[in-house]
Amino acid sequence: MSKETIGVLVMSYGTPESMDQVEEYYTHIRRGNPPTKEQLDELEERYEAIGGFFPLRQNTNRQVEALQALLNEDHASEYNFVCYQGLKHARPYIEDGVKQMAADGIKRAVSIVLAPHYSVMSIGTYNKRAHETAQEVGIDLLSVDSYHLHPALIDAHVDRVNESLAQFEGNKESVRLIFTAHSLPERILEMNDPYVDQMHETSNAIAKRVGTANWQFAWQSAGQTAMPWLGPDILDVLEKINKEEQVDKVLICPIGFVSDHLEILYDIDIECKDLAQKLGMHLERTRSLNTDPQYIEVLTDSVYSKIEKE
Ligand code: FEC
Repeated sequence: MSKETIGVLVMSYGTPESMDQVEEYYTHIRRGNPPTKEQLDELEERYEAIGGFFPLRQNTNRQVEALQALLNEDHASEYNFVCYQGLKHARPYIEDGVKQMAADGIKRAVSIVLAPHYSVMSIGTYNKRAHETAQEVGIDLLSVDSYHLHPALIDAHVDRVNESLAQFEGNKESVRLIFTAHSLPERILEMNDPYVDQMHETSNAIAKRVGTANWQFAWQSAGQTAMPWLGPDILDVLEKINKEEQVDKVLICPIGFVSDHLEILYDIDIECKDLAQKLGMHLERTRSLNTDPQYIEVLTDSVYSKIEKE
């Protein structure tokens, strides 16, 4: 008997492929409102500062390839898995990925986002677009909502934290471990949204396994809009702990992200490190997950479990 083919819609934020696509990308993030010249220049300068390239594109490609390979290796006797990309703000858009599955004759699919924590404003919007299109084209779609406490995810971060702590002088308790994630507008707090709690749960699980009590959580990369965003912001935290607690050793573990991209390579590696240098702090950050086999195992297991539970 031939095996059933399951489509796997792997959704990620998306990034431009070249500098001349930055305006279209930024306009999409701003829900069709083009950025001002100043806003566009400022974003282009950030991409230039990380080397004038867009690492998220290649990292997403590699993660998706690795996921498809492991799904088929682990479950070869039951299913044939085919992965499709669906990006939030770049091509192929989420809708393109779902339509391509339908064009290829896929009837049953699972979606997963390359971000571990659920918010109605993050994963929720990915899922909404995927489900609306799946319904239009007649695909039976199940979605993984979050995997923020998957044991292999925690293992992968614990390994990275331990490896980075070894770069500091003194014992690990002397280093302030700061977990970070992308901020969101504060109004999610009125929506009973799990995002904040899930961030704290992941942080707590990692810190416990590392065996340190010297840790805290901070938000990063908040948008420059009139509405309030979740705080405290990492830059304010660095100033505060240096001034008020004389902290001079910091390790940032960006648990809200799974690969190298602008928010890691600029917001942490340039912005936070510049500030740390001014403050006389030794600041390191943990390596991104990228195609770490443990992270690919998290994705594989989360997708397969969804089918099994059906
Ligand atoms: O490397 C790259 O090219 C892309 C890096 C990138 C990632 C990313 C992840 C998240 N974002 C989330 C929420 C928001 C909200 C707004 C917003 C705006 C931007 C802008 C850029 C950008 N984001 Fe992003 N985000 C990345 C890049 N993000 C560039 C526009 C300029 C700026 O504000 O800096 C505000 C939108 C609005 O104006 O209404 C909200 C969340 C994540 C993590 C989860 C995920 O990956 O989906 C949440 C990577």
